[in-house]
Amino acid sequence: MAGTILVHLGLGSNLGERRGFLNSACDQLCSGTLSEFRTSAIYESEPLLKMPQPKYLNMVVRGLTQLSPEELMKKCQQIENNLGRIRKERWGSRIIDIDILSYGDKIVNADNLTIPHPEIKNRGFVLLPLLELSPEWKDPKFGTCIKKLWEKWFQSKTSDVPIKLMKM
Ligand code: A4P
Ligand code: MG
Repeated sequence: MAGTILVHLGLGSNLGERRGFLNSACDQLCSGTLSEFRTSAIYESEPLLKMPQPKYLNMVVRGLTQLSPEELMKKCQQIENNLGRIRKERWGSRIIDIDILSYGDKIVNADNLTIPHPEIKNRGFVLLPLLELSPEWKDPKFGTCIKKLWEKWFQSKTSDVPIKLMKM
């Protein structure tokens, strides 16, 4: 039935008015793309692999969509472009990045789209807000629950635990 696919998106920003970019992305997502929209808190963390970049703000959002996975990705990229994202190198600094973390229980392995996002388990800045927002979430591919994934990351963590910032 239309409008009943629950999706989770990971948002990140490490340039400029980081909080403002996250808020604008949320505004655009909840006006037309996602219904029953909810967000985690915002977390701050070091760049992956300690790359020489500014710190990131990250959050996870959830909502129901009527779009297909491909349409949702296009919409996310459109929002990134609306906000003025310029793509330079992969993993480079960015004003906004929107990744599809999960799309219901669907598994997608296309050239330009992988769902669930393959890096969830390796990223504290995704795991922690996802655990906060949807503690019932399970990886649809391996069936592992988010609490287990977080505990596993925490035990062997390769970077500092993301810091939860106050909600605005
Ligand atoms: N793509 C494939 N699967 C997906 C998916 N599930 N969701 C493709 C979204 N996109 C997906 O993305 C590159 C291509 O990935 C897209 O064309 C799409 O077809 P991009 O946004 O253009 O480029 P990118 O963001 O540089 O690559 P990517 O792989 O999204 O980078 P990441 O994995 O997001 O890493 N450190 C901290 N602390 N916090 C961060 O948020 N982010 C990155 C970027 C590095 N370090 C970070 C953080
Ligand atoms: Mg991306």
